[in-house]
Amino acid sequence: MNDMTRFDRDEAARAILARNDRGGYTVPTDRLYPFQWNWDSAFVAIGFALFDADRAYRELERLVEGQWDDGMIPHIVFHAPSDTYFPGPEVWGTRHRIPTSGITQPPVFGMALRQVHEAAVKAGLPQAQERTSALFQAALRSHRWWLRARDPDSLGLVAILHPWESGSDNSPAWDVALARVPTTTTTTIRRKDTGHVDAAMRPRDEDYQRFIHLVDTYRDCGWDPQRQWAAAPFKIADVQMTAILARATADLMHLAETFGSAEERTELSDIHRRLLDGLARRWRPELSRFVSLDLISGEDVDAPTQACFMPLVALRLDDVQRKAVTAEIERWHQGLIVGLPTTPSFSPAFEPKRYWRGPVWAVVNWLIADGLRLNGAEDLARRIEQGTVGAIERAGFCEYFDPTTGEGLGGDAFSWTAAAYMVLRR
Ligand code: 2M8
Repeated sequence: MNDMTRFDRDEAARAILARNDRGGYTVPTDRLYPFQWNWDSAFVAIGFALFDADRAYRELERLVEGQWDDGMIPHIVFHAPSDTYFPGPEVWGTRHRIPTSGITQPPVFGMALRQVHEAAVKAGLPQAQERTSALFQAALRSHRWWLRARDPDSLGLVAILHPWESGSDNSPAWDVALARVPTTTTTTIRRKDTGHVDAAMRPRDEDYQRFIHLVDTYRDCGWDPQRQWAAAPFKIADVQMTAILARATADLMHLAETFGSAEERTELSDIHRRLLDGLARRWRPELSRFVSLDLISGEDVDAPTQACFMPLVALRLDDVQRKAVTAEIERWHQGLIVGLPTTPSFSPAFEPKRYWRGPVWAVVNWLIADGLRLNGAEDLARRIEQGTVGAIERAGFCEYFDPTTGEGLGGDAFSWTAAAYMVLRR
């Protein structure tokens, strides 16, 4: 894309969203991910909001078609069949009207809703108030689910019960906890991903055995949140998830000024306070980062990954923390062509091409830059954004990038990379 003009590249990004449209929702990329994914769609909606607020609403509305009666918004909605992905709906065995997976993903939804609403109002879109109001209620129900189902002990931190929920599937952050999960499965594993993408860039077979062991375990619990909580062999109070939920809650509080009742406004600010307090307790000054908590061993998750900086999207750091975090992020940048890696190159777990163990993801950089800016680190935020935009311009709209070479990896013509490009290059 190096020889394209800015206008051409913008057109190319829009063309990817059009190509991945399956009728009001966008697949992450053809074949490798042939369904609607939760946080992918939220990022894509923010991209659409830049030029088509109606389509941006549709993306969120179609995701909400998969929302469960208890409020959970699943990580995959299987609107139409496809045999190019494993595990499909028959493995999940959930009983929703439209087939869905049984786990969730980071709730970027609330963040997206605020941006879509603001874009729709600016564009004078008819029905904007009604559409936002309905989606606001869906988001509120999902936030209630998060607190009820995933923070039953009121730690102010929400837990993931499966690495797929984090969105950072094979992150080194899960290595210790995942090693305790058996590799036995009752489901036969028929991986499709390694038929689309080089196996060296994907999670290992052993990871998949453990991922599917967890699916088998929770399916045997009838997808009941309380039974799952009791049976879970993997349970991590995740600072990335909590930070995104806290930030999305702040965005809902903003929308609640127009769309919420007095009780809902109080409820949201209580949730917000609880999450901010929980996150603040996860700061480790000796590491210059935040750490997740393994709820089974009671130990800190001290592997360095991008998740350790995600609290910036929600928290206001004090001066000492801000200096420490920016210095640490600068250190992670050093010697790399594209920052911010999902695992720093000085970590023994660093693998520059293997999925969430090192590569750069445009949407991660988008969130981190946003958090840095909120915390007054404008210059570093800008550099991360420009580095990401530059990587996309050189390598294309790839799923992720090797931070040491800038090479584009994984699936191509990727929806959230196209959305990130449009948002970050402004
Ligand atoms: C990846 O995860 C899916 C499972 O959800 C997979 O590998 O099969 C992750 O990168 C996740 O964050 C992302 O939402 C999904 C679709 O892009 O792919």
